[in-house]
Amino acid sequence: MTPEEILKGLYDQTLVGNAPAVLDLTNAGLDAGMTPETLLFDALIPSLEEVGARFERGDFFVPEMLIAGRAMAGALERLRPLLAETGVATLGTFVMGTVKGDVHDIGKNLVNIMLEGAGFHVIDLGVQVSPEKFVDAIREHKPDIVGFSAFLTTTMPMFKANINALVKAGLRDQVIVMVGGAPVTQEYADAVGADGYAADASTAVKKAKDLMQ
Ligand code: B1M
Repeated sequence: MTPEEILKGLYDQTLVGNAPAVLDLTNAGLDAGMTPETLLFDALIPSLEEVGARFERGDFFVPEMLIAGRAMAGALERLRPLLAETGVATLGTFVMGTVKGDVHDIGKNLVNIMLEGAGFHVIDLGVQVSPEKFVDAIREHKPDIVGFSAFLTTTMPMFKANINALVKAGLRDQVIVMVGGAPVTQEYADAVGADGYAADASTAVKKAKDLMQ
């Protein structure tokens, strides 16, 4: 198979949620010398964007979104050790979670992988993380940065709720707050009083490094 055929296959098979084929094609791409970044940014992520577009148009429903997400997650696990390969010393500690009410985790996991690759020690609290759980984790791990991910317009307000909880716990001055997720914008991040925002995983790494200085 040519690289173009592998990318097209990955795109098409992610779209229909064929997890075994997606994993096979990911392996085929790596065997052919393609980089994990090429597989991610030229096939897997664009395919999930198309899934989202079809969902918005009413051509796809939640089950289709779910199986496409699972297929992508399988490939991401295969790529994780390759993306996270690093010789860099620990830059700092990053506590990360998807906010309460939100179960999306692929984007968060990708940011985590890239942060680990850049040398951050990442503590992932998972999905549906309540403000109390963020507060407890900050007390326990004393991270340099806490990251809130939200993927729904209905869960973005949890950023403010989380920040309010940090203020109430007397922790707001002790930790840098970063926010991100598909519907989030710089304006929204500024409005809720976050210290940083990034639109994608590689910008998130750059932003996190900048905020540490
Ligand atoms: Co959902 N979903 N979903 N979904 N889903 C979206 C997000 C949506 C945009 C689809 C659409 O309508 N086009 C839409 C949200 C609309 C909105 O509110 N604006 C939506 C909806 C509506 C829903 C449900 C409400 C559907 C329903 O039940 N009626 C429901 C909500 C469930 C809930 O959370 N309570 C739901 C459910 C699901 C599934 C469970 C089926 C599945 C999730 C699987 C999983 O994550 N384990 C799913 C999926 C797969 C999607 C889409 C198709 C793909 C998301 C994804 O993984 N993208 C998505 C459509 C889309 O995004 N175009 C959609 C790939 C990923 C690499 O990108 O997530 O943007 P992304 O992450 C990026 C950046 O956001 C950024 O970096 C990441 C990597 O580059 N980033 C950060 C993320 N976190 C960051 C943190 C940072 C910095 C950057 O600092 C802290």
